[in-house]
Amino acid sequence: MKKAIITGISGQDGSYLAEFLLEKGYAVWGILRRHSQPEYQSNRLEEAGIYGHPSLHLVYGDITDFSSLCHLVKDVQPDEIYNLAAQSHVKISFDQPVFTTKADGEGVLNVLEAARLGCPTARIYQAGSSEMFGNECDADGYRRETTRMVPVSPYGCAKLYGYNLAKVYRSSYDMFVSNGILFNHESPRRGLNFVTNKVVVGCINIARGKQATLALGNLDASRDWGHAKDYVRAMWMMLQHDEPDDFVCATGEAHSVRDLCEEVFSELDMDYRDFVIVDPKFFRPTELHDLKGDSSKIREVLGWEPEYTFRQMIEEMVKARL
Ligand code: G4F
Repeated sequence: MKKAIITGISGQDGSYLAEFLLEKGYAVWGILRRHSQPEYQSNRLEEAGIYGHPSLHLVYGDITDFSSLCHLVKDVQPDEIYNLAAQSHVKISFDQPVFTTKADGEGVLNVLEAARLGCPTARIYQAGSSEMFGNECDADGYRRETTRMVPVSPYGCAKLYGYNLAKVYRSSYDMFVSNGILFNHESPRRGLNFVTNKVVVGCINIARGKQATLALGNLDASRDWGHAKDYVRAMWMMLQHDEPDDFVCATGEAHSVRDLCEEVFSELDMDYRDFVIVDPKFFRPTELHDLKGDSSKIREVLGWEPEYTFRQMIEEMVKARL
C-alpha cells in the first residue's frame, strides 16, 4: 500500500486528491489546521464521502509549523507528498501579504526541509500557479513552462519563491520534486469567494428571490478555467513519471468573467445584464488581465488530457448548487 501525505487536504484540491488516491488504494495522511469550529475542517471530505475512511488519517498540523511537518514525515515515511496548503486567494494576499508569504513561500521550505531531513526519498508535488507569470506571456498569447515569470500579487510572489525553491531542492539534493503550474481550476467544492462559485451561487440566489443583484469586480479579466478533478489527476501523474520536472496544466481556452456570467445565468434562462453590477471594492490593486496556458508538454510527456469542458464544469457547478 503506497503512502501519501497531503497538506491542504480540507481544500477543494485536497479533497479531490484524497478521493483519487484512496480509490487507487493509497493510505492517505492529511494535515488539518485547528479551527474553532472543527466541522469546517472536514466538510469537503464529508461531501466527498471519504471522512472516516479507514485509510484516511487526519492529523493536526500547519504548513507554517515546521515541527508538526517534521514529525509527520518522519513517522509516516511517505512515498509521495502533495503540498497543496496555501492562502490561495489572490485579492486577500494584498490584505494579508505577510501571512500569505509565510504560508505559500516559507511553508514550501518547511515541507522540503521536513522531507530532506526525515524522508528524502519521498516524491514531492509542489502546487505552483499561473499567477506566477503575472502579465508576461509569449507572442502567441499563451504561457508555457519557458515563459518569463513576473508576478503581480503577493500571492504570485510567494508561489514563485516556492517554485524556485522546489527546483533548488531537486538540483541540490537530488530529491524528486515536481512543480505543477496550474491554471484556474474550479468545481462545486470551490470556495464561494472565488469568482466562478460566487457567480453560480449569486445567480441561484437571485432566481430564488434571495438577493436582487450580484456585485462583481473586473468583468473583462479572462481566465483559463479547468475542472479540479482533471487537475488533481495531473498532480498524481507528475509523481509517477520517471523523473521530476515542471508542467503547465491548462485547458488552452480562455473565457472572460463576463462570458462566465453569461454562461451561468443562461443555465437558468436569465440575462446576467439585468442583475450583475460592478463594485470597485472587488478590484485588485494590480490585476492579471488575461490567462491562457499551453499544456502541450504534459499532454505529450505524461499523456494528460482534461475530461471536462468549460460548459460541462459550469453545468455541474450549477446543478450541485441547485
Ligand atoms: O476566481 P478568482 O478570485 O481567481 P484568481 O485570482 O485567478 O486566482 C485563482 O487562480 C489562480 C491560478 O491562476 C490560483 F493560483 C489561485 O489560488 C486561485 O485559485 O478571480 C478570477 C478573476 C480575476 O481576474 C478577478 O479580478 O475574476 C475577477 N473577478 C471579478 N469579480 C473576481 C470578482 N474575483 C473574485 N474572487 N470576486 C469577484 O467578485
